[in-house]
Amino acid sequence: MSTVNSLLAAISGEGRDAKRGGYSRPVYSDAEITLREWFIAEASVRGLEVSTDANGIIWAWWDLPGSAGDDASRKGSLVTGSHLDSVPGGGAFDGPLGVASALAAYDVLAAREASGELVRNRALALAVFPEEEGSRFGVACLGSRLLSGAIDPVKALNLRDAEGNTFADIAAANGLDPARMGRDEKALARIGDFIELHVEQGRGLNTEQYTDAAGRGPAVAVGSSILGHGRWRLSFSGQGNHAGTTLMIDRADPMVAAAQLVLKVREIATAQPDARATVGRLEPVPGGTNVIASRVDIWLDVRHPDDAVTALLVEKIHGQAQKIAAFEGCSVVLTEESLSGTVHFDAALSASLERSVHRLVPDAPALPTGAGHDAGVLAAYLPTGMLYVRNPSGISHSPEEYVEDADAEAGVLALADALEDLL
Ligand code: HGY
Ligand code: MN
Ligand code: MN
Repeated sequence: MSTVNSLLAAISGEGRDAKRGGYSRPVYSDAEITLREWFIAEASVRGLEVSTDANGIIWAWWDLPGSAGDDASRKGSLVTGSHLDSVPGGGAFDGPLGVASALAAYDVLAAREASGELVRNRALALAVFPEEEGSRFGVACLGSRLLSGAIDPVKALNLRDAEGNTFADIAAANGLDPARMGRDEKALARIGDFIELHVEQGRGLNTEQYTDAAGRGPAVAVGSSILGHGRWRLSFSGQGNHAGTTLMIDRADPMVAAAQLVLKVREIATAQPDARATVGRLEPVPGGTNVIASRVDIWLDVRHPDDAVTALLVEKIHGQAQKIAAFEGCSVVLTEESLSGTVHFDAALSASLERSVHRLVPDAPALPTGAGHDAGVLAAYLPTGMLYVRNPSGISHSPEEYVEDADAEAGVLALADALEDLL
């Protein structure tokens, strides 16, 4: 029986990024496709019935014994899973830990059913959602947004990656039919509850209130809420020109405007308790060393527990951007790319998760998170819950993201117990 650590070890070479470190596994890249094929093989070898739906979500079904495996018997099933795509230079666990843990938890539950210890009342499906990070097409949780209808499929299909490929073209190149993408009532009806296990992103499990004398926090936490968050693009335009023949006085340099705005973003967010605002991506056009840029695009990620405050922060930042652009003889355009309100997970489901997890990890706390997830998007349509597995440094979206083997194993048993109580 594979443990979660041996499952993860099997894919640890896929999509390594020599330049950034860590992994770059954009959706439908060779690396992410290899990981999709890995999941399909691991699920198939376990006798699960595997299929990929019109939105590119992979479903691996463990039907009830003797069941026809049709829609009727799968209505209101229990689903667990996560994603396999990564951010650029991401860690080994963000996404794959949830997928590998789902496979390992299935192994535990199948053994319990074989021994008669577990008698299920409903089917279980393992699911893999595409483009959770939004790293290629710019919108986070694109697969679960399409499934639920949270995004207009026309908008989704016209999203473009850095090379100018549309999502429609890339999806079609991977065997999907763009015309069939969008809200999938039948697939939604099959999900009674969705549980996502994920590496903890942040230091919640390692803060003083949870750590023992040796500084060790509990292996697992239950998710309570997800911070509202959005993504905006700010496009500064100026006068592209020659770096050597253009006097400083004669410049309208969008790079200088963008640089000032980045500092303003930190100032505005720092002044607002609990706010987080980040500019992690800046793209000059044309981007030559001896060229004054004609345009500089920057991407803004703003998060806060109160959605109205998020909106206010973006308004302040936009106002500052306009002032700075005018002063620099430039112009600026703000475009919203995605927005998710703060999510509070289903109370009854989270209470069930806490009861189950406490059997193994009595001091497992309920934690809010600042990281978005497919479980957050689906929470608006059906009961969802999350489990987080301890990450000693809390660092994520970085090659330094890490989970100790023992904590990963504990996460699998906690997930198996949680799923058993819901099956
Ligand atoms: O950006 C996020 O919070 C998530 O990791 N996609
Ligand atoms: Mn992530
Ligand atoms: Mn993730």
